[in-house]
Amino acid sequence: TDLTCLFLGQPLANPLMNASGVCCRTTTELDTLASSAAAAMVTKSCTLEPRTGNPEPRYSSLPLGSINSMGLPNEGYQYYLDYAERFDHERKLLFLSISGLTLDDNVEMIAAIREAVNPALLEVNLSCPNVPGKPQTGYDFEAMDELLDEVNDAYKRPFGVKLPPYFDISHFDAAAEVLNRYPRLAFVTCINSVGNGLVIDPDTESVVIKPKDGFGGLGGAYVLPTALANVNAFYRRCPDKQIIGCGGVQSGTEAFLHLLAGASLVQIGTALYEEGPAVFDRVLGELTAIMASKGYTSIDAFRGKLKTL
Ligand code: RRO
Repeated sequence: TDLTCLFLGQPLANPLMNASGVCCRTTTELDTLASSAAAAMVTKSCTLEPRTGNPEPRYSSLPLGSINSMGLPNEGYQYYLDYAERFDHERKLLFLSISGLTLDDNVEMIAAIREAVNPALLEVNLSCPNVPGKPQTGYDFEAMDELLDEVNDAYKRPFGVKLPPYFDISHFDAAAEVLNRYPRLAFVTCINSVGNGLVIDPDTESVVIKPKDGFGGLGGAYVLPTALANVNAFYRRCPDKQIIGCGGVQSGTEAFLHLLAGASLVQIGTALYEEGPAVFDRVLGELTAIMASKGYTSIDAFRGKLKTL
């Protein structure tokens, strides 16, 4: 069974990577990912200056997934750019995620990344749900268009975006129409956490995380159908872009479903947080077994070939 795949023309040993935010804030965590079975990895979304993020507790593990309101804790973009400059890019495909607090911050980070000798693949996070007072750019199509226009001009290389989940066909259409205006926008990562859920513990009669009165982004099994819908919606609407699937992957089965829906790469967030980097070995083994049982010898044999009724 052959798990190799192509991403923006680069051959990769397999389609797995971490979801941004999990196990990728410090160089220690990033080195752990670099030593894992994942063929690609992405850094924690960064800002111009380092941030400590929201008050704790700000992550809670739940039977069906997770809720988080980390609030963009990160070491500042220069830290991740330095990591990328030192990184052995032959070893794995490295993505650098940025999430500027303003459009100007994004443009300033992009200008620096553009000048780097060993730049990673740029992913612009349009969907952090957890910074108080800062709406998700991906839910404001005019702001998204303006930002992409600036990034496109400033970067001049292929880049990608991390999108929030959409829940209406008209929003899939509108978002895809904006994305398709930018040919250098080469990949789209769907989805970020389902923003502003509220988990309540019936025993304590309390919320389970501290920031924003308990409101936070949902991940894990809760979000799988929403993630698959977004992957497939953008796969259908953006034929010239590659899709990275994220949301609800905890075994080979969900990885298989993301690929079937059209994802080129598949990210693991909550399950990586809970299980550590061994999750990649397990999911790769399970995916291999599923493919073998179906007689698929390559990912291309089924990727994007979701059947409808
Ligand atoms: O740091 C966070 O709170 C966070 C970010 Br930037 C994001 O994009 N998605 C998320 O679930 N949490």
